[in-house]
Amino acid sequence: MGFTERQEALVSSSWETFNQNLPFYSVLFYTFILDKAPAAKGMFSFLKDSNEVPQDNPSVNAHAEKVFGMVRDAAVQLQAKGEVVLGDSTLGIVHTQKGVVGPHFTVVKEALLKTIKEVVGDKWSEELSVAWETAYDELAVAIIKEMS
Ligand code: HEM
Ligand code: ISQ
Repeated sequence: MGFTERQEALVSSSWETFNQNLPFYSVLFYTFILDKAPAAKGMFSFLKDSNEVPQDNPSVNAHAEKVFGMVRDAAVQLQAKGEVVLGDSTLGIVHTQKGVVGPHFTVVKEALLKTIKEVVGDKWSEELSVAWETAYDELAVAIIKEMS
């Protein structure tokens, strides 16, 4: 069975909740990433000069918004046509140049799922988590393909 309307709706509604409190959740997202991969800090131009994840920083928020928005868009694409096509052909090059490697994608995925768990609170379910995971995995594969 492909990506269902129900899965797409689960991703979209929690993505909206994420966006409603973007400054809070984006800091949480980076914090989860840096807990697992402290060295990743030096990769991000807007993180490398501070000890903590900067609060109320437009770049921090905008980048997190972009990543979550792209996963949500991947869910919409999967439901509509069964595949994810990257809109931005520079993504492979950007990540290669920043020194991103395969295992980083697992770190970001776990941080994304933990963030969503906080976003939805007691509305969390295995089904919701699998929907986000599936959309993220398909998007990651599309980016990794462009990196090689
Ligand atoms: C840059 C998306 C995975 C590290 C970017 C940009 C986008 C993006 C859209 C360009 C941002 C801009 O300047 O407009 C994604 C998505 C991912 C993903 C959708 C997963 C599905 C990763 C992973 C890492 C990573 C796994 C490694 C920890 C970076 C870095 C930059 C970047 C270091 C440059 C940031 C800067 O400007 O300093 N990513 N990314 N990304 N990404 Fe990712
Ligand atoms: C990956 N790529 C670009 C921006 C990001 C922001 C936060 C976490 C991961 C990211």
